[in-house]
Amino acid sequence: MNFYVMTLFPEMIMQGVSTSITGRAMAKGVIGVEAVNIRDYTNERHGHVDDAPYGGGAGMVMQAQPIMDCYRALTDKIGKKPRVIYLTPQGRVFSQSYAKELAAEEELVFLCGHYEGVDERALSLLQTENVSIGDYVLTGGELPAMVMIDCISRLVPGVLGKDESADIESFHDNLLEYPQYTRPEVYEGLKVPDILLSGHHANVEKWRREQSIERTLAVRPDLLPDAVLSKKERQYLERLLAEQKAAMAEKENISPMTEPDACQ
Ligand code: 6GU
Repeated sequence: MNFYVMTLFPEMIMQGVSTSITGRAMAKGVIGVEAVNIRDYTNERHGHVDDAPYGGGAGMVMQAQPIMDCYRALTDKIGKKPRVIYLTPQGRVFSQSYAKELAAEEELVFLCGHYEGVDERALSLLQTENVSIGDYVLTGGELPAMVMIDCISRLVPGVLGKDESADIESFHDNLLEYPQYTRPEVYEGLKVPDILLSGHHANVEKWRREQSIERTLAVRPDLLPDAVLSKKERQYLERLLAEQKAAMAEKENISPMTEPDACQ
């Protein structure tokens, strides 16, 4: 699979993706990453790629011309017109299921914005898919493009090793992962849970599933409606929920009485 990144900071992209697993996949030729500098396509004498927004307001807007010429040079070279992802906090939020969909493509183009954004006409001509990686604001689209390339790459056959691929689903049964331990058995007085040393495979499995359920309830309860649970596991979750409810009710019963002014 080939990724093309249109950016003002191509070296940032190339340094980021050339490390670790994506770097290994590039060396093997399973994925290709090419960052192209939008600035190389400006018609402007001084090399400007941005200008003040029509209608006024703060900041600068990236102009359509260098972006369009950059894209056209790229599509002429590769002889294809791939989908264009524009990285912006105004986009649809990236997810594992979206990554799966994009991993089926042979080529993808990413457009990284900077400044206050990109002239809307470029986005419209390129029919971009606008994508955000979460509800916070970054200085540019380069890190989000790298996040997406990393996430999509590990779904491409041959990128992960055999052991790594066993774990390809990020959320097993829509639950968070259970806690992991490795040697030594005791570290700074903290012991590995006995059950993991017991050698009793079925009990270990049960404990791990329960840990996953507890963690998901504590940190990501929004995942639970779609969790895949056995009947016993569902009962375990019901029990946790009942305990949670009881603890809450207790707190509500006690606190008004302990407030000095509550009875006056
Ligand atoms: Cl895609 N771009 C920027 N600048 N900030 C973001 C983002 C993208 N996703 C989340 N925050």
